[in-house]
Amino acid sequence: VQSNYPVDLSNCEREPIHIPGSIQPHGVLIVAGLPDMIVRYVSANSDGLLGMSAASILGRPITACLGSVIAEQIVRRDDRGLILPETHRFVTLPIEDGELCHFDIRHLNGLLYLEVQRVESVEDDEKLPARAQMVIDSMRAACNLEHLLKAAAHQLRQLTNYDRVMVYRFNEDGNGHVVAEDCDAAMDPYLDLHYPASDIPAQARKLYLLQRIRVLCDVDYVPVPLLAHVVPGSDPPPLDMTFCDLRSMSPIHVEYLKNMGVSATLTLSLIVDEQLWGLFVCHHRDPKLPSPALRSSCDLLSQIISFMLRQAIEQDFSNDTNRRKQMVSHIAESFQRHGSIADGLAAAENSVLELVGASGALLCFDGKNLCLGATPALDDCLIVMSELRALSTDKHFSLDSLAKALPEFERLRDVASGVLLMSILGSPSDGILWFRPEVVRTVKWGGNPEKAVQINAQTGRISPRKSFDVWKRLVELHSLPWEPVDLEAVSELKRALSAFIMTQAESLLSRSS
Ligand code: BLA
Repeated sequence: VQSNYPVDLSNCEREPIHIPGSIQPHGVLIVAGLPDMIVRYVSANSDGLLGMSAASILGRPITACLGSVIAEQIVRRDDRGLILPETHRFVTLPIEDGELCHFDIRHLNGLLYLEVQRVESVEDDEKLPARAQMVIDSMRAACNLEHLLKAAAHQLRQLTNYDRVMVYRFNEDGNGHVVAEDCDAAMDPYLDLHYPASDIPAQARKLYLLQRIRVLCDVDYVPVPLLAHVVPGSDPPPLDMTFCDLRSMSPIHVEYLKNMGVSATLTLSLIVDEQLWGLFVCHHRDPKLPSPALRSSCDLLSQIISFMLRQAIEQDFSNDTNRRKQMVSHIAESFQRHGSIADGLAAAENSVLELVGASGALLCFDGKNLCLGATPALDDCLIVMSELRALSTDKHFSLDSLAKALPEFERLRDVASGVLLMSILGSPSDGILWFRPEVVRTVKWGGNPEKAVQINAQTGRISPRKSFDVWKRLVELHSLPWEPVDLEAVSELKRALSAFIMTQAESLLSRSS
């Protein structure tokens, strides 16, 4: 039942990673039909652990292939018929030769999945609850989202002992950004690097919403094929392994890890409001097999952390809103101090730019035109402003790519890839035009071009360099996107402007009366 889907760089979002037709070799997978409990699929390595060849297991009742104690745990029959345990459970029991094994039992879509794995050592497992508690405590003590993620990465590394633990955050387009990291001092940090959405294709992100934890024990593993019970006249369908811990990983992804110098990974999903917000990605330079108990602790933690994240994200949002409100107050005070909008804005230069995260701005007030920060030449600024006004009469108008809307301005991409215009109703010559540079100038690439890995023309090996090219093509001529919070900040500033104009008008009136 090997899917044998030909994968290459052009079609990786179509690779059916949930039906790989093989498993990783550190365990055995047996799948039986329900309610007959006849084994329909088994991995070719059953002999090593269960002492029975795959051929001798296929087509037989699953209970007959396991010791009676184990069989009892998996499924029971009484006078009324079949009794299934909960939909998902795990037990640790000795098998025939006395060796401890971990049994992961799940029934799903009319099938009973059993994954068996040898338990190497239980020594460290006893410390797990206390260590997991430390992860939570350190996150509780964090004062904002950034600190919380940093604390989580650090503590998760203490818990799991991987060489590197990263928090990888997705943006709306599926592109990613390493927002926190804890790693061995001898490793190159990936903190703050950006990667294109294609590095973790859509079907993988969808699967990670369902299965919160993935383990890859050794990039050099030889996949163990899954064999199916063939009944004459019907073809066994490929087995859905979405929820299997032993699922074989995409060969393209394995290649990617090899190019990164990684031998083993553990990955946890961070799900906020039913969306895949990000991942914890743990890397190890040597092969590594986490114990089943560690895996369960991590799975639990990823759910608790996801909850804590939601609160921290809300808090961060309200902190950001407050910070922007303070900047507007600062600008409003500056109007008062200088008795004019143009002078007040110019004197509060930093706040005017930071308010919307811009690198430069054109100010047009009281018949004066003034450039702040990094902008095109004044004449160009004025042409852009009038072209934008011709394009839209909205009170604010923003473009992430000026050159896509008005190709003649491609020449300004260095400083003016993104523009945000605030117009003043009734004063057509007044307004502020903010500029953002092209994103390639402001973010750090995951595929550092200086560290390019040679691409093998035959295998089409993916390298960081390849990622870099994809990303660059995607973001060319774009600035970082203007967010709703940026537009909200502009509205806030406009309210302050109106209030100042009102007080000026009132004082003029009171003087003349
Ligand atoms: C999966 N790619 C992934 C995963 C990560 C990355 C974290 C999830 C693996 C898991 O959950 O176990 C990418 N890893 C990264 C990045 C960093 C990192 C960006 O450490 C940054 C530091 N990948 C490609 C290309 C293709 C591709 C070009 O780069 C397709 C042609 C495919 N990546 C790909 C596939 C998966 C994947 C198919 C799913 C793997 C699986 O679950 O089977």
